Amino acid sequence: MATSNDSSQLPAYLQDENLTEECKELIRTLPTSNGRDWLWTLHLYQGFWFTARHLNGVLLARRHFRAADSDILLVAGPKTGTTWLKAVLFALQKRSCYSEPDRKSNHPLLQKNPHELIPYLEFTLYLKDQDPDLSGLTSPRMFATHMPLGSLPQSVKDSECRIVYLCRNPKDTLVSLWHFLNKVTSMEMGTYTLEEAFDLFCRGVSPYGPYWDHVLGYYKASLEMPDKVLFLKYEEMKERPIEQLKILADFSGCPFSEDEVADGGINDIVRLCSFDNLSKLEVNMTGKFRLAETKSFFRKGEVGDWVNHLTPQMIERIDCITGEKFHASGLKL
Ligand code: PAP
Repeated sequence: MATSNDSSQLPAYLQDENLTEECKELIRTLPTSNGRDWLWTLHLYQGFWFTARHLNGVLLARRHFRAADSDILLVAGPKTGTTWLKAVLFALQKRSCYSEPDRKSNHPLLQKNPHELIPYLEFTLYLKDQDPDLSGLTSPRMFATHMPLGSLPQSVKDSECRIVYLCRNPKDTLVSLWHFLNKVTSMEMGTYTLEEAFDLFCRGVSPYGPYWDHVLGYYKASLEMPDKVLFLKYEEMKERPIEQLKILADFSGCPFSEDEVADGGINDIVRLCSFDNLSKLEVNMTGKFRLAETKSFFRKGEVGDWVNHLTPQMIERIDCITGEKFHASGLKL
């Protein structure tokens, strides 16, 4: 990684006053990645790599978040389409409020970035706070997380809370992650070459990685508990959005009526949440969400952009890992 400033400092977690003592103590016991991979040092916790701040949020959420039976939790690895899924789920759940022509122009998705409408547990709500105010959330409450299955708060597992998992082809996920982190970090930390990012990703050292293990955990859970975990693919959402939205609506307890189908209600939601529509809205072109400019959550939104970035050798290596990791499960991405 090419850095623009010297990194000979104390470990970041020791400088970060926002981390709890529990998190600092835990990190001291964990394997740590070399240098500042992916900008931040990563720590291996229960088989997955986390930044210190994200781990702090995960620990707080695990300790304090109480899932309700009616909650819906969106889960996805970084850069696999969470922003899109948040928009879609929000639009599905709230559609009765905004179906009348005079209300359509007031739709929250036209005024707010999807990340503001469905909060992340560990980045937003429990990043530093043990007791975030959840009183403004109406039922069903909707939350998002990048946490691997094994890290989820126990109450998510014990309750009837439903989980919607979105995955994406590993090559597109890696390319998206590389672009995103370079955008977020280039000013202060320098940039990563694709080769560096690729090698880390393939070795499983990426935020919330190994990516393949993240996907497999939820895939298996969706087979074992189909009423609890819905497993969606980015590529299928792109290819057959209406079918996938119906599946999501059924699973999340708000199925489409025959009238809605006939009136084109599903098409309206597909259009509203499309990349073309969301990426051109003023609210998604300006401002920031956490460290990132809001517009950086909307890059290309395409399937197969990896062909423009990866060499034949890279493709062979990553396809081989995907084949080996997914072979026994039969999962194809
Ligand atoms: P996050 O993990 O930081 O929340 P996330 O939303 O999961 O990011 O992923 C961003 C990817 O979803 C981007 O992919 P790309 O880099 O390959 O372009 C982004 O463009 C894509 N994306 C965002 N909104 C949509 C949408 N409405 N439809 C399809 N893809 C989208």
